Order: sequence, then C-alpha cells, then structure tokens
Amino acid sequence: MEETTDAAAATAVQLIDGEGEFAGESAERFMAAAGVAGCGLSYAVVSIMGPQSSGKSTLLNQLFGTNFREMDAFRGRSQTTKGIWMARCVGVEPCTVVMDLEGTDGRERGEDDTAFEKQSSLFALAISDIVLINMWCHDIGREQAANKPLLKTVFQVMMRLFSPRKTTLLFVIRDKTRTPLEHLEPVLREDIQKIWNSVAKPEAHKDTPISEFFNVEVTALPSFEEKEEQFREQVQQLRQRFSNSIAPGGLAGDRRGVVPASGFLFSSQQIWKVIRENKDLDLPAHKVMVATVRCDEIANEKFGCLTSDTEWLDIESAVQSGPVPGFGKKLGYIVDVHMQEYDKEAVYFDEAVRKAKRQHLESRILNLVQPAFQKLLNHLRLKALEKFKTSLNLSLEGGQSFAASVRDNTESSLNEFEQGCADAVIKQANWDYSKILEKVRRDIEDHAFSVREKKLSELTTQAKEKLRKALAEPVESLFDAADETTWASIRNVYRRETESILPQFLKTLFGYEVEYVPAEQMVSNLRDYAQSIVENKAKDEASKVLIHMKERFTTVFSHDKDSIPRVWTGKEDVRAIAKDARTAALKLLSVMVAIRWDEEEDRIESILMSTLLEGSVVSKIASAAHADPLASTTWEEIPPKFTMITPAQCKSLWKQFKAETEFAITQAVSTQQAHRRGNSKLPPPWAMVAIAVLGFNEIMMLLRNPLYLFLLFVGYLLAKALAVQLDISREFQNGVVPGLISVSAKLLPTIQNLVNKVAAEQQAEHRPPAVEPPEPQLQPPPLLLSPRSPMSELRRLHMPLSPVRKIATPSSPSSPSSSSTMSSPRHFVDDQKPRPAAAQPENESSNADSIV
Ligand SMILES: Nc1nc2c(ncn2[C@@H]2O[C@H](COP(=O)(O)OP(=O)(O)OP(=O)(O)O)[C@@H](O)[C@H]2O)c(=O)[nH]1
Ligand SMILES: [Mg+2]
Repeated sequence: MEETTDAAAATAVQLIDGEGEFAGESAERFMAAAGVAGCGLSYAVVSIMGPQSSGKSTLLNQLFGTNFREMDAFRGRSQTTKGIWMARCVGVEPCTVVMDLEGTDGRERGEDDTAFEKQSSLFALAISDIVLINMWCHDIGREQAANKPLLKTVFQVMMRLFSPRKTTLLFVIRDKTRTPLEHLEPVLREDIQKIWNSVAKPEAHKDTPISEFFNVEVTALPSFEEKEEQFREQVQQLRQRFSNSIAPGGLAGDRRGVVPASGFLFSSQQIWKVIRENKDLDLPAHKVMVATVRCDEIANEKFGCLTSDTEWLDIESAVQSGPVPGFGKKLGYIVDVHMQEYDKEAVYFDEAVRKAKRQHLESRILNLVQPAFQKLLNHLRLKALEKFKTSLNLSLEGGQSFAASVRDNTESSLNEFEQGCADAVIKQANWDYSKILEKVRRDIEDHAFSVREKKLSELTTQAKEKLRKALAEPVESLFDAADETTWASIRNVYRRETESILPQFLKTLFGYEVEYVPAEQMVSNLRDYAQSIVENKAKDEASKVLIHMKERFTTVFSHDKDSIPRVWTGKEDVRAIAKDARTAALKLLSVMVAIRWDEEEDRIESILMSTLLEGSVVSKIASAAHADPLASTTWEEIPPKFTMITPAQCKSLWKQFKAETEFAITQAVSTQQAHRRGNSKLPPPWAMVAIAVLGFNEIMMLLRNPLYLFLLFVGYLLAKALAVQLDISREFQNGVVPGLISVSAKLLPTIQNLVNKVAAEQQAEHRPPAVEPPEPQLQPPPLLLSPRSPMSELRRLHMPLSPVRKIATPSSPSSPSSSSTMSSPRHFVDDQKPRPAAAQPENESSNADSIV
C-alpha cells in the first residue's frame, strides 16, 4: 500500500505546461496524493536548471527516485522536458518536492527567445530552497560555457525579488574528469563571482555579496553513460545530503521566508502569475498575500466545520426549548476544538495575518453562537421571574411578611439567575450579562410592585368593607330612632369603629414596608371613607325625612305611651296628642337637617320649634313677612357641606308634612264623634215615655194578637237585614236627602240580593256538599302609617280606594263596626279616603280644623 502511495507521489505531474499555463487541477491532485499540504514547514523544494539534454531528468530520477521523462539515449539529443514538472522525492525526509525545469538555451525555442527561460528560472528561485545547476565539467573556465547565460539570468532575476530567500545553489558538475573537484571548484566559484559582478544590480544591492542571496555548493558526478556504477554510487552519496536538508547545517539550513506546505500550490500559482505578467515579485508581500488567502481558507473551513458540528447543532436546538445545563462548558469546548484546528493548520503562515484571521474566525464563531447564549439568558430570565413569583406566593401563604418575602426571594432568584449566566458564558467570549441581570431585577421589582399594589388594594377594600359593615347599619338604626342624642351616638360609633379598624390596618401596612407618609395618607383616606359612609347614610335618610317624620308622627299619634294602638273613644285630647306627634316629627327633622361631626350644640331644633311649631297660623304668616329665620339656604352654625336640608327646605317640608298628616287628625276627630254618636242612638227618655203612654192601646193589641206579633217580628227582621245590607247609618252620614236617594236606589237590588241568597241557601241545604276551591282571600292592607310603612304605602294613604276595596268593605258581613275600625291604624287609613268635606257635619269639621 505504502509502495503504491510512494509510486503515486513520485509520479511526475506537469505544473506549468510548455505554453506557460499553470496546471492547477493536476497539481492539486498531486499535492493531495503526495500529502504535501499537511507538512507545514517541514518540506523542501528542490529544482534543477541547466542546459537542455544535460541529463537533468536522469539525475533527478536517480537522486530522488522520481520518474521524470528522460530523453531516449538512442534517439539523439532533443528537448524532452517541456515546461515545469513536479514530483515528490521518495524516501527522503523531510518531504521534498522536486521540480524538473525545461532546459535552457534549447534550439527548440530559438536563440533569442529567452523569456520562458527567465520566467522559469525566476519561478524556480522564488519557490525553491535548493536549486541544482546542472553543468558540464568541460564548461568550467570556458568563456563560452553553456551555463553562463543561465547563471546570468539567475542572478538578474534574483534582483527582481525584493527580498529574496536565501537559496542554495548546488552546482552539479557532470561528466567529471580526472581533475579533482578541489581544483575545479575555485575556478567555478571565480566564474560565478565574475558573472555576479557583471550583473547589473539595483543601487541598494550594488555592493551586496553573492553570499547574501545564495549558498553556493559544488559537487561533481561521473558520467552516467560511461561510468554508470560510479555515477549511481556518488548519486547515493549526494542523496544523503538531502536528508534533513532543512535542519540547521543542512543543504537548506538557512533558508528564509518559507511558505507553509498547505499554501505552497497557491503561492506557486500566484508567483507564476506575477512572473508571467512580468511584474516585480515582492516576496514578502506575496508571503503575506498567501498567508491571508490561506488563513482565510482555513478559517472558512473551520467555520464551516463548526456550523455542521452535530454537538453544536444539538445544543442550538436544545436551547430553543429551554435552558441547557453546562452550556458554557460544552460550547466552549466545541469552539476550542475548531480554533485549535485552525491554529494547527495556520501555524506556519505569517504570524500577523494568522492572528488577525484567528481573531476574525473567533468573532465569527462567537457571533454564530451568541444568539443561542441570548436565548439561554431569556430562558434563565423567565425562569428567575417564575421562580420569584412561585416562591413569593409560597412565602406569603406561609405567613411571612410581604417585604421580607420580596427581599429574600429577590435575592435567591437573582442568585440563581447569575449562576445560570455564569454557567452559560464561554471562556472565549467576554459576554456581559449585567444588562439582562438588571432587566431581571426590574422584572422582579415590577412584579413585586404589582403584587404589593394588589395586596394593598385588597387590604384597603377589606378595611372599607369592615368600616361599611361596622358603620352603615348602626348609623341607619340610630337615624331610625333619631332624637337629640343621635349625632353624639353616631360620633361615638364612628370613633369606636375607626379606632378599632384603622390601627390594625396601619399595622398591616408596615408589613408591606409602606413608608410613613403614604401609610398615613392611606389611613386618612379610610377615615374619610368612614366619614363618607356616615354622611351618605345621613343624606340617604335625610332624603326620606318626610317619610320618617310621618312615621314618627304616626307612632306618637296613633299609639299611646305603651305603644298600644289608640282607640279614639272621645275621651282623648286629640289636640295635645297631635301636638306631641308633630313635636316628635319636628325633632326628628332637626336631627336630619345637618351632619354634626362637631360636638358643639346648635340652635337648629329651637329655631325649628319656635318657627314651625309654636304660634298660630296667623302669627306665622305675620312673622314670615318680617324676620323669618328659615328664609335662608344655610344654617348659622353649620358649614354648607354638612347641610342636608336647608332652612327653606325645612319650611316647605313642614308644610307638606302638615298637609299630609292633617287628614289623620281630622279622621281621629271624626272617629271620636262617630263613637259618641254610636253611644247615643236611643231616643230621649221623654220620647220613650210619650210613646209608651200614647201607643199603649196599639201595644196591647199587638201583644194580644199573636199573628200581629209574628208579622211585626218578621217585619223587624226584614228591616234589620236591609239596614245591615244597605249600611243605613253610613248612607245617612252624608245627610238625609242624599241618604234617602242612595237607599231608595239600592233598595230593590238589595231585596233581590237577599232573596237570591235565601234561595241559594235553600238549594245548598238540599245539595250534597261539594269541595269548593277556597275563595281568594283578600290580603289585608298593609299597616298604613305604621312606623315601618314604605313611602308607597304613604302615598296610597292619599289615593282614592280601588273599586274592589270600596265594594268589599260594605259587603263583608264580618266587617267590624265603624267605631272599632277607626281605632286601628288600618281602618284609620281606610276611612281617610276622600269624602266631600261639605258632607260632614259642620261642628265636626270645625272641631278638626281647629286642631289642624
Ligand atoms: N554524457 C552523459 N550523458 C548523460 C548523462 N546522464 C544522462 N545522459 C544522457 O543525456 C541524454 C539526455 O538525458 P535527459 O536526462 O533527458 O536530459 P535533460 O537535461 O533532462 O534533457 P531535457 O529535458 O530535454 O532538457 C540522455 O540520452 C542520457 O542518457 C551523463 O551523466 N553523461
Ligand atoms: Mg529533462
């Protein structure tokens, strides 16, 4: 296998053809097969120049085991090698690339056509470490020696290299004669010196010795054709000199400006291009150029390797879905591997270029992997925030104070985040995660702030709810029983409840580390809220003051001091009772007119009493014209914002109140009179005595005849039934004439009704009893003017009764007597339905009016 490889390596390929074209592809194949590219700087390039058919190819093949085409000895001397060929030396270390050049001064190109000769010579000098100059022994010292133009060319072109490498010129004297080399060499060197001196040099190198540019070595070989054995022997000895030729003291021990093996082909190509274009060849610049191109190539290749590295691809895809533990370490290792590969391959190129390209490669790689790092940081950021949220919830549920929970959990979440970041950073990069750390801190602070706001808002709502519960109902009930102590009681309730709820709230706020000023503000807001509850409740009740006043009036007016509903029997002092009831209502009004947070006593009640209650109607009208203390929209001692009912409103309210309650008083008086009438239905005693004396005969006749007595009895029953049916007493309440008209109109239907009833009862007696659906019961009307009656009921008080109600009342056989009805609040209201005032007896109405 190794032999095959060696054979392949030793097989010569054409690098530059006879037309001067660079055969890049075949040369690349050769480089790959010969494995030159991986040699770094450990390789040497040997080329040979010399006259045509001077046995150059033969020598190289013998010396290096190559297979350059040689001239067939039997076909005569003609050009064999065209252009430049290349092969790898077999069995010599370090790797030695051998180049066989077309012979000089050949007849084939013509005497004047030395362009290719010069170009190939310059090319060989530019890229070779050792140049063998093949020459015939008999040419030494000869003026017209064949190799003289060649040397001249070599030296001339050497001047075109700005900073030439120090090339070893090994003169191989062929077909040596008996003259020992010791004698030949000085002559040769003298010739060389002469030629060197004769070459026109640039000003800078005018006095530069040849040794500055060349190591001149000389060796001689016997004729291959005549003394082949000796030739081979001495060639083997010469071959020894090519072992370790680049080591110090070796044939090319002090060479300079070596192009790394991987850039050799490219470098050769570029040099040839420059030479062909007949430009000056700046080798140092060329070297930098080669290094640049090659390092770029290497860097690109390594970058490509990284992008397709499966380990990197795994990490990249894993990081899309979540944090990757050990990200920094893993990625750093991958980057390291590829950077080391670059270093290994680019090590022999120009240092500055290599480093610059390395840096560039590194930054490209870091740019490639940085998005993954950012992605990871985002995961870590979200994770830190989530952790904070969860642990804060747990801490709060565990009863830890808010501020302490936030502090502890912020610290632990940020620590975890920082650890994650440190784990994600790769050693090659100086990635800064302070900004995202700040961002996480801000996220956490924002969340903590929002939770705190929410909790504080909840706390405030809870405190408000507590205050509302603690104040609303008690205040309402205090207003229900409003009297002169009401506002003092309300203030007490307010003080007691706020002093129990607010300090507790403040204490809770300190758990949230709310600063003193905002905490005080929050407490103050709650205090205001508590006040607003009381004030709103008060305003609410004030808006219903008329109802309350009427309720209060009814409570006092319709109930005695034991809260038993009054029965107006005629003994009561309606005037005094009505006054008490109104006084009570007015007192209630005085409580309702203003919000009294102040403990200062005010004169509102006395003003109301004196203005509204006391004095006759006439005196009131008179005083109204002069100085009416109620003709104002403000109370003297009360700020407008605490005024709920203005004095002027009080006045109109009182007016309305009186109007709405006077009917009750009228009714009470009427009831009393009706009661009195009911008790004096019998005729006067003198009339009874007159009847007994004058009707004695008729009475006796009736008593003696049972038939008369029976008819009288039946007639009495009939009349009684009709009287009940027609409610005679009621019909005649409105006067005799209307009573007669009304009774006569109802008489016939009533008799018919009675007969029907009797017939129906007779039928019912003969019919089996059937289960009848219960008749819908008439709902008892609500207790009007009861202390709890709503406004609607009060309105109903003044509305005409519905037809149903009107019919139901007289037809109900079980309806109580009118006197007892009047005594109960319900009937009291029933009887308040509008009736023409003119129909009432004059004395009754005047009595009631005097009370009203
Ligand atoms: N006299 C003599 N002839 C030799 C020697 N070595 C080779 N030859 C002969 O010289 C002839 C040319 O050999 P090549 O090796 O082809 O010579 P070359 O210099 O490569 O020729 P080109 O490639 O055409 O320039 C052949 O016939 C060889 O046999 C030698 O040492 N002495
Ligand atoms: Mg040849």
